[in-house]
Amino acid sequence: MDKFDRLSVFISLVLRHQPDAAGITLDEHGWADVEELIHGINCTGREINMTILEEIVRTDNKQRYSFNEDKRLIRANQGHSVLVDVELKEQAPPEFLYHGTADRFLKSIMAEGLRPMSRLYVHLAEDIETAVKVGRRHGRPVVLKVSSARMNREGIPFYLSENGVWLTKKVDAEYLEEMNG
Ligand code: HQG
Repeated sequence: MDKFDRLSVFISLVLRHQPDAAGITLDEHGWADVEELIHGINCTGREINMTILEEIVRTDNKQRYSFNEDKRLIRANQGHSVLVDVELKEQAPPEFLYHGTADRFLKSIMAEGLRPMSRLYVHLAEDIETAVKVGRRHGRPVVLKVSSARMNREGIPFYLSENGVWLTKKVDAEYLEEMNG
């Protein structure tokens, strides 16, 4: 990991899970004050300024962060564990979505469905390849195919984050199918 990657990991911790870590707070929509964030990060001994922050936001491989229009505020687009409302857009999902997980979680998932665990939502991907990558973060990857359109027809809302991640509160086991190979 280079210096920017390490900073990005820290920013995602602060903006999604632990604003305290930089001595800041988020508003109800998940926004942090950019000046406070920069100051807070510098106070932890890390070095950042507006130019570096803009570069991190611009080049982030998953486009995890957004500025507001005048760039005085910044927030993570999804992935939070702290209770914020990032004004997600409800949207009808494609026929199927995919969730990557590790094989050791399968038994529990097939018994009780997908739960958001420490986050606010279950995260789903539009393509299998992305799901495999997400699963690999936890161990030997397994991909679950989610009957998202059917869930939606049955009244369960789906949201699409600014950076293209599909979110829903939970997925009952009846909508899940383990993919082979
Ligand atoms: C599993 C990354 C047992 C679930 C990624 C997952 C994603 C269960 C783990 C985003 C379960 C939670 C989120 C149940 C769910 N029993 N295990 N009933 N229900 N699980 O990290 O989806 O790089 O909170 O399968 O790309 O892995 O951070 O969620 O394995 O988009 O931007 O519990 O994080 O994005 O793990 O990843 P996580 P996730 P970033």
